[in-house]
Amino acid sequence: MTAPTIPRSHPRYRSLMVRSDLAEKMAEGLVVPEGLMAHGRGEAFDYLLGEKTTPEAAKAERAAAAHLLLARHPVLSVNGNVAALAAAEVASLSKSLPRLTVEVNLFHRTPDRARRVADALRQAGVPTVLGEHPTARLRGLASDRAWVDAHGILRADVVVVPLEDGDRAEALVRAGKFVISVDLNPLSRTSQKAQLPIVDELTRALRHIDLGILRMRRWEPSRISTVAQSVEAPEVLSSALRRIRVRLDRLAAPEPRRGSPRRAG
Ligand code: PTJ
Repeated sequence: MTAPTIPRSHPRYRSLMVRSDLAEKMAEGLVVPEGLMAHGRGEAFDYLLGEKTTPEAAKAERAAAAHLLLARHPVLSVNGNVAALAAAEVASLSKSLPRLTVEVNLFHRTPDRARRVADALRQAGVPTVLGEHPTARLRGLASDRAWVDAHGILRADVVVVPLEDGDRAEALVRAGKFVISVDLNPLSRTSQKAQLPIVDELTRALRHIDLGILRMRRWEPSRISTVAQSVEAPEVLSSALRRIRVRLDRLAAPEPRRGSPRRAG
């Protein structure tokens, strides 16, 4: 099947290109069909949030950068969608923070998919990728997401889990990890369970975290710690929901009739 030509002038050019790329990567076996559904859900929330990083998400991304800088064993967990959408951003982040371990973790795990995800990351420039041949299991999880590397997620103190499912986020918290999620849905169980939920689109979030790391990496730990402590999870989630509500209220307000006085605000 050949991909359709998408004119650059199309108002949704970027979104259509991303979809076409994901569809191709599904045909190659990197992304699972369920990943396309997950992407559609993410897009819907991005629409509701205005398709840009909100000030609250930017603050959470700065805090995430601070947590990663302070962590002893920071790990970034990568699934099929993350590798397909953001391999370059993952590579850039691992360059900015060489201590960051990148680990493949799949819900729909097969040895072939684990290898494809690891290959995509290596091709993008990630020097070392764990999780292809997992060596341990996370307690209290029945799914294949429980498979982890003993030198990666199992010993991590801080774990970034983009596009995660709620069960594993919960299991990671139970295992004593500090969990940073990236999920456009503020209502998802993952966002609700993470100690630091980032409600933003994946590539935007990873770029902002990267910039935060570059900006703060020579700071005193106490100053970095102040940034890390500056964000409360419940406030991140309620501010995202308030933003959606205010935006919808504004958009749903009836157009003023010609000749009628304009509404204030
Ligand atoms: O590659 P695998 O086998 O590990 O499977 C990956 C998927 C994504 C299929 C699996 O983790 C899954 O089913 O995820 P969920 O439970 O659908 O959750 C994905 C969440 O990510 C949803 O809440 C979406 O709103 C959100 N999401 C999707 N795309 C983006 C996103 N959030 C931020 N940026 C995106 N680009």
